[in-house]
Amino acid sequence: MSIAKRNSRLSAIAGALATLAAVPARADWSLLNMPRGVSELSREIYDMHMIMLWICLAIAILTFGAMAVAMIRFRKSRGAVADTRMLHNARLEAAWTIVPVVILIGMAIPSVEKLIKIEDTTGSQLTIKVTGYQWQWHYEYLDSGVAFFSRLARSSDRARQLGSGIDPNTVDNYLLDVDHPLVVPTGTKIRVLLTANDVIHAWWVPAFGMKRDAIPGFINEMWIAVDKDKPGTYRGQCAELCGADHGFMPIVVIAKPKAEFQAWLAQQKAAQS
Ligand SMILES: [Cu+2]
Repeated sequence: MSIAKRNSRLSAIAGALATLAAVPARADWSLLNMPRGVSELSREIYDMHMIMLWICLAIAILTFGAMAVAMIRFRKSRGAVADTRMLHNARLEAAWTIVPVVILIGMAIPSVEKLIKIEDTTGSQLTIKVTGYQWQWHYEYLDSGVAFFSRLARSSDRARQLGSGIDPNTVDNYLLDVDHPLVVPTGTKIRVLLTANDVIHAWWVPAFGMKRDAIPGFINEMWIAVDKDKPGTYRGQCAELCGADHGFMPIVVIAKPKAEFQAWLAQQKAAQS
């Protein structure tokens, strides 16, 4: 390689690195990862994900690093010749079989524990049935009989129409608001039953660390429990392509302290009867 060519290549690499180094100043890196969430389960899932990520990263650095060293140090242009004397090494082969098996078992045990916990709806204090429709959600509080539909907020719906003349930037929480949000109590284990009335949908609220398919003819189950000290508004989306308006059936959950929730529920019950 000529010196000029090498220099231009080096400056290209330096340029690329400088660009990469400049990125953190503008990018919101938290968006690259899953959120830590507002429930014990969501944090456990997050921590699990981070541990797995670091284990995979360490393995990748070790294996790709060894490969890179082998390729660079023992390259043909340096006069390397393949060593054909050592074709077998029982100890080495046993080691690279046993070590990955041990690592995989070590990773499997905590993940199975989490999976079992995710499925365990025992001890729930409230049951909400969620039904997916094209293109809205239906919520039913099975213990009290309160039920309602939840669809895209009218302000967003008007703005999204072709030629509406409404600038979406002027609509608050454009495509993220609904007319009737789901209301849940904090500090309560809530069993969520999911089904659908037409096609497959999926109910997903990232802050709860939970997403599950809503399938016609099936009842799926999951549970959520928002931290006692984390009342607030949490948003989600339908996460299963369900037709033309799949992108227009958001989820809004308002978590209220228990007493406030009970008052809200009683009010809904009175209004519906
Ligand atoms: Cu859907």
